[in-house]
Amino acid sequence: MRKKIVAGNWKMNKTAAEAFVLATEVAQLVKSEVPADVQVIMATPALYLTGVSQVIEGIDNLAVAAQNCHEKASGAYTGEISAVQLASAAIPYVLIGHSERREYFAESNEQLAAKVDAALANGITPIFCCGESLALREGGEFLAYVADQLTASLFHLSAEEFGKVVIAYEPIWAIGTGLTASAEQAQEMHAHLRVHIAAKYGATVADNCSILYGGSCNAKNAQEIFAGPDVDGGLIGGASLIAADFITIAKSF
Ligand code: 3PY
Repeated sequence: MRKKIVAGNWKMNKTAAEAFVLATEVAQLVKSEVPADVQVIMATPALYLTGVSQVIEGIDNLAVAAQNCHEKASGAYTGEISAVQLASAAIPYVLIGHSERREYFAESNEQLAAKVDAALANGITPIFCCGESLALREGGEFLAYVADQLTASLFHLSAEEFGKVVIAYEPIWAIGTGLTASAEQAQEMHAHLRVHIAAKYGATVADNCSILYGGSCNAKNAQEIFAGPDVDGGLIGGASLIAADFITIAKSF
């Protein structure tokens, strides 16, 4: 059985004091309201990872994620944080390849493959983000394009390594726009990716892979989107900044 996961991507939001309040509220609500079989994750700004880890300590189904890592272990890369460093601070998850990183920081498929390798080599679960632009969707080539993103950055992994990766499908046209893929559009892509994974790694690996939907997923639409048989949860943007909304989403299976 694959894991149900709801991960909040805080992006570059919240002051230190606000982060503490949000993490505390989420921790309380996860403890009292979220079923134990739903893994909840908060991808906080790097600055808050260790502080938030302390706030949520002891809650089995709540964890933190970094929003990025560098592919090299150490060195003269001012401003960067390596997977080695994240692991040394016991950070269990890392987002890799969010479309904002691909677009604003020019992260290529090859670089993302190296980041995935670095995360796995340090025992960190990569949440690998993929998704198409509006132009690609309208051009009709979106299914192949997103499958190719997986091929390019993940398909060098062994089946055992791939089995540790979580996928997050986030259509770029639905990020921060208020537009959401319909439940049918999300399911169509997730099913396509699962078939693509099965063709490379076999049905068992594909069946066990959690594929999350992201892109303006919120407390109102999560239940309908998560009902898709190949949708295993969500990567949540703005709605993860409000504890009550985030928890409503985590209870939407
Ligand atoms: C969004 O929903 O806006 C996201 O980018 C989540 O990562």
